[in-house]
Order: sequence, then C-alpha cells, then structure tokens
Amino acid sequence: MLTIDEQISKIREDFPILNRKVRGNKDLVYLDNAATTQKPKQVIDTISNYYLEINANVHRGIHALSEEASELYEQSHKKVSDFVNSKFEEMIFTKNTTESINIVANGLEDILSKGDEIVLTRYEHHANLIPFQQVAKKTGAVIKFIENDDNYNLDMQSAENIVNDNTKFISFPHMSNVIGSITPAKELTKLGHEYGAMVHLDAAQSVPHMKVDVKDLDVDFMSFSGHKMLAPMGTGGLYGKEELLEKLHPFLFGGDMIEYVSYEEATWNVLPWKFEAGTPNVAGGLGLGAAVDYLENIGMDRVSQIEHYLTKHAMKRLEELDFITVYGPDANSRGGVISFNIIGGDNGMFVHPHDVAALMDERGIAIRAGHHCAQPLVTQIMKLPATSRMSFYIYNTIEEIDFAINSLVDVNKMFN
Ligand code: 7TS
Repeated sequence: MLTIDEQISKIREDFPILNRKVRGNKDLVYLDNAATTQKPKQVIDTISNYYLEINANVHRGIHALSEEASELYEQSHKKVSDFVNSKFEEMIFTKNTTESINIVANGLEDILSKGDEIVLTRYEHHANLIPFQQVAKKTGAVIKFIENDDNYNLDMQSAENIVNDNTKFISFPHMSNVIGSITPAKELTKLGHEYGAMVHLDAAQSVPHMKVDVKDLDVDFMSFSGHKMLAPMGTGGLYGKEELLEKLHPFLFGGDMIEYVSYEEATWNVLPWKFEAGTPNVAGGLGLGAAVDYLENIGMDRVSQIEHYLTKHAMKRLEELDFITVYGPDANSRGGVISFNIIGGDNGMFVHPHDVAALMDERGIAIRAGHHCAQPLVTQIMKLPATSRMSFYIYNTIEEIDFAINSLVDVNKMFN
C-alpha cells in the first residue's frame, strides 16, 4: 500500500497540465478545484479517441459508428448510475449541476401552488437558489431558509422548526462550496419525507469527493457536475427516483426525447432519454464515464482520505497564523474547501481577497476570491464583501499547500 504522499505523486503523473508553468516561469499550483478540476490523460484520451475513431450521433443510425457511439454512451450512463447507486433509468446526463437543478425546478411549476413552501438553506450556490425563486414567483409558493449555527453548520433544530405540512420541496447542498461544511443529508431527507416533501440534494461538492449513495440517502433528486470530478467541461448528472421522473414535465423538447409524434401531439421517450432532448455531448458523456472509472480505481474512500489529509494540514497551518480568519467548522467536519480572509495583522487591516488572489497568482497559485456564486451567504450572513478560497483535489500536495500558506505570510507582510 502506497503512503498518501506516494499515491498523490503517482496520480499527478496522469495530469500533464500540473507540470506547466504560469506567469513567466512559476510552477502551477492549482487550488481552485471547487470551481472545476483538472482532467487526467485517461479522460482526455477517451474524448480524443471518440473523435478520432467513432464520432457519430447516438440513437439514430443503424450504421456501425452510430451503433458503437450509442453503446458506449449507454455504458457510460450505466457507470455513472452505478457510481451513485442509482438505476440506469434514473440517471440523466446534463451539462452541469445548474442544468440539472433547472430541470427539477421547471417540473415543480406543475406541482406547486400558492402557499406551498420550498425550504432551502443559507448556503445556497446561486444555482440552487435562483431556479426556486423563479418557481416561487410563478406558482405563489413561499421560500423558507434553514439557519446555520455560529460555526456555519446547518442547524437541525432550525430545520425542525421550519419544515411542516406545507413544505412540498426541500433543496440543500451536501457540502457548502464556500464554507466546506457538510450537511446532515440523510437526517434532513428523513425530516422532509416525514412531512411528505420531495427532497433534492445539490451534490456538486460531494459526489466528486466522497462515496455518495442515493438509495442510502433516500433523496428524491440529486444534481452534480462532471467537470468538478475530472470529467470534461459541459458534463453533469441528474438523479431522480423513477416514479418522480415519470411524473416530471420535460424541460427541453425535440428529437430523442419523444416516442411518437404527430402534427398535433407527441408522447415522451422512456427514461432517461425523456430528459435528454437533442444531440447530446457524446464525447463528454464518455469522458464522464472515464472519470468515474478513474475515481473508482482509486476508490472513493481513498479520495476522501487524501482530501482530508490535505485539508487537515492546511487548517493546522492556517490556524497558526494570527492574521488569518478561517470560516466554518474544524478540519474533522469539513470537506476540502477553505474560505479565509487576511484580517488583523499588525495594522489590523482587511486585505481584499481580490488583492490576495492577484498576489498569489503572481506566484503561480490559483485560488478563487469573491462571493463564490453564493452572494447572499457571503454578504448577508457572513457580512463580508468576499473571501479567498483554497480548494483541494486528489493531485494536490502538502508542498503546494505549504507554498500557498507561506505566500499568504508574504502577502500579509505587504499590507500589515
Ligand atoms: N452547487 C454548488 C454547491 C456548487 O459549488 C456549484 C459550482 C454549483 C452548484 C453549480 O455548478 P455548475 O457546474 O452548474 O456551475 N460551484 C462553483 C464554485 O464554487 N466556483 O465555481 C463554481
């Protein structure tokens, strides 16, 4: 068995981009994995092999290439559905979490009516907020928010106070992309079901990082992005329980999603194709399958272990620095996302995250600064203009984290 550091070195060999230089001759230190991850050779080869050897539309032709493309595309659906323990029919390929959530929210327009309640959390990424704001406007439903405790963990007591017989739909993130806190997904789902509500999990920040089992969690819908788990840009997934997907109105209409069409009307194709209208991103879908193979080869428990190892180290080092404020729970109850600010060095100055990120970038370090597409959380709850954020994945090293943190010491010296 390799040590974690040895395994990371081995994994890095599959990611040629990690050897590139940026900003002159600086080694790239990529710590923006919550936004998107890098792609291993195995995924890139799958995409180029599709275009070099197979390229054809799926589900249309009876010629050899179309048959091969269709077979591989379906195999990829099978891999992804197995990955989260769903049935084949229950896994729809989308272009990202945002599209997945919009499919669900669109379907709610037929289901919700005036006075019904949608329950969200204070963490929401805009993708898990705005689609429901729109549904609420169209249907007259009301949105309520579960509060956090002082450490930005979801407060189950608040959830119990808010969820009631009027609650028809609950949506929440499995892990916050700002704070890194992990929500009690199983408990909250159970609470929703006790009141007959449907539950959607925004798993954009969990499916790439931990073993997620939709049957065990018992969520009704779940959205995630392939591009945040080594797969190509423009890939994602939506899981839905079969009986609910059967009821849900399709989002896009056209080719491939139909069974029978006349000039007057149409009937819908079987699942999952009912929700995959038009020519899909076949190369992307195959790449997503290859990414799942790659992660399963490492093992999702090992993926979590590697990230926890990196996060624990980073948290320990950051906590030693009195000019750094880290937001959210301690290393043991968070994922590999760390939001922080430089506040209160010798001059007590708040260094704007955009300055921090720009100075880190000069050293070749990619971090994200801003509200991370969760503006209400950062500005209304945390009452900050922005945070800096480091986020890790399986190819990051302790040396990279040390270099980033030593660079924060330098940045602070420039201001304080
Ligand atoms: N939900 C969560 C929890 C996210 O972190 C993101 C993306 C999304 C939904 C939307 O995913 P998309 O693939 O549809 O864009 N989060 C981030 C981020 O933290 N930085 O850039 C994108």
